[in-house]
Amino acid sequence: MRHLFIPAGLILSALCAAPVQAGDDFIRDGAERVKAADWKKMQTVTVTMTEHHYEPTELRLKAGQPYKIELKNLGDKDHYYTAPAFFRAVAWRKLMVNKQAEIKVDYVNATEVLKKGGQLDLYVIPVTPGSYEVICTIDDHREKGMEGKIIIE
Ligand SMILES: [Cu+2]
Repeated sequence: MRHLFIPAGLILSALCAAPVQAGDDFIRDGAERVKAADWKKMQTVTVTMTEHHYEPTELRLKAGQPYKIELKNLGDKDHYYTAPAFFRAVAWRKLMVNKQAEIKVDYVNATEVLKKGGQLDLYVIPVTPGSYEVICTIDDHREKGMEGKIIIE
């Protein structure tokens, strides 16, 4: 049987040429939304991560309301909070790492919070209403229960 050889560059260009699907895009006017928002009205929502669970499992957020979403890993293992569609449905102000560093971005794909007290704060304004999945992509954590839902209403 002849071996089928596909050059890596071809696969890469095929991926890059893939059409942008609804939901793949990010909030392009995020900076304007962040600037216009009243951050004194920011609400804080805390999600704790342990083996193998997010608490709460479901978040309900209001479109247009500024939030700080605190992700706290109180477990003995590292955990991901991976929600690429949700992360593209919000306007990003910043991410803050353990009150030691801030990162300004248009969007992210995944976040990992390190074990035994790691904390990552997401400063966002939900924009696109919908129901979004969040999972931990490490080993079998999802199968053991690390999945949840984020609803923007
Ligand atoms: Cu995990």
